Amino acid sequence: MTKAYDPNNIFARILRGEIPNKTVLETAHSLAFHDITPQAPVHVLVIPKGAYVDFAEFAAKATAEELVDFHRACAKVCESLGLTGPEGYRAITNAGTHGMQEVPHYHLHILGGRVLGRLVA
Ligand code: D5M
Repeated sequence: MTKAYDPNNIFARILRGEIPNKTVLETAHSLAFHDITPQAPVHVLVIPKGAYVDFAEFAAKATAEELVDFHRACAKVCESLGLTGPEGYRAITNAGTHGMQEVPHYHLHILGGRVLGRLVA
């Protein structure tokens, strides 16, 4: 079971404007910003504005409008940062302790700009 949402997690504080961020895109239901510790030349996080802990909770509970808004925001980020060519990118999410999720507010990492290597555990 997904754990309870912590309203004081870092991304909730970013959404409230309490912590600055380098915004790439903001939509009605989503925010995209540069990761503070980039793992690749392009490393952007896309988050829903709603209080969802992880992917499974977002996918299960978000409204259709939120789901469409989030995924279209991800697509716009990929397009605007030049990732939609043949070199591509990686979109990945971590959940829970096994997934080594650090921030308990759902986020999709979008990484690109270099060969990322095989995805291994
Ligand atoms: O990844 C959480 C990610 O969040 C990790 O790559 C660092 C990033 N992070 C943490 N604090 C900030 C701030 N303040 N701005 C931007 N990025 C941040 P996870 O999948 O939870 O392990």
